[in-house]
Amino acid sequence: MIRLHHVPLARSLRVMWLLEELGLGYEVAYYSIRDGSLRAPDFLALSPAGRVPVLEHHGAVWVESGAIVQMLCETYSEAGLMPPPGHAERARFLEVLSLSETVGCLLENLNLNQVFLRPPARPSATVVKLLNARLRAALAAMEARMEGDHLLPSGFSAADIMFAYGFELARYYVDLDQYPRLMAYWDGLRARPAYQRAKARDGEQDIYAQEFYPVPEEG
Ligand SMILES: N[C@@H](CCC(=O)N[C@@H](CS)C(=O)NCC(=O)O)C(=O)O
Repeated sequence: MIRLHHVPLARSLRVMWLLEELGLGYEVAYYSIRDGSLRAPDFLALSPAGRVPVLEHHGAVWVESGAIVQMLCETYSEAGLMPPPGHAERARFLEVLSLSETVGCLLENLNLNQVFLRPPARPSATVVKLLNARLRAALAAMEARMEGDHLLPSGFSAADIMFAYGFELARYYVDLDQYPRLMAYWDGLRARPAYQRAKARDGEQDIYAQEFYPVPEEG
């Protein structure tokens, strides 16, 4: 039995997309960041830090999207979505996995400041400005290295799933048109049938209430 514990548009979407690419059957347990369901005792028994994704996979329970993606790619290695140890592209693959969580943490901090803080708390314009600049720098570095249609020269891999998830979310904070190569790359990825199946199961997101969150004015 495979069951994914999922919040729409959260990092668990990475795992959902990969499960679709692998053609695996799976159940989905849905939660919201806003309704306290991630703090319910049954969920905390699976994920003590109260975070998604959680993947129940044939009796084992896994957290951390990067680790789950790596575990699934190893378990279903015949799909060829991860270069194995010793492969020339292995280091780049691992680099993208970590870099994707650098982007993920920047987005998470922007979310905390610009989406989840409740009045009378107010975000620090200076901190938001720094986070936004760091996010743009991370994306610009990827844009500069982008060649071809995928992050690995040999083609589509789970590295694309890990990174493209954050790229999609970055649209809430930065103008993605400044990254034309990444935009073309993203257009190719989102046309994938497995991505479209994942989006069909993703559910209605209740994280963002606006299309775009500009950096607040200082002062
Ligand atoms: N590094 C972890 C981060 C997991 C994480 O923070 N997930 C967010 C959603 S994207 C979450 O569950 N947040 C709930 C909360 O902060 O209460 C991963 O990649 O799985």
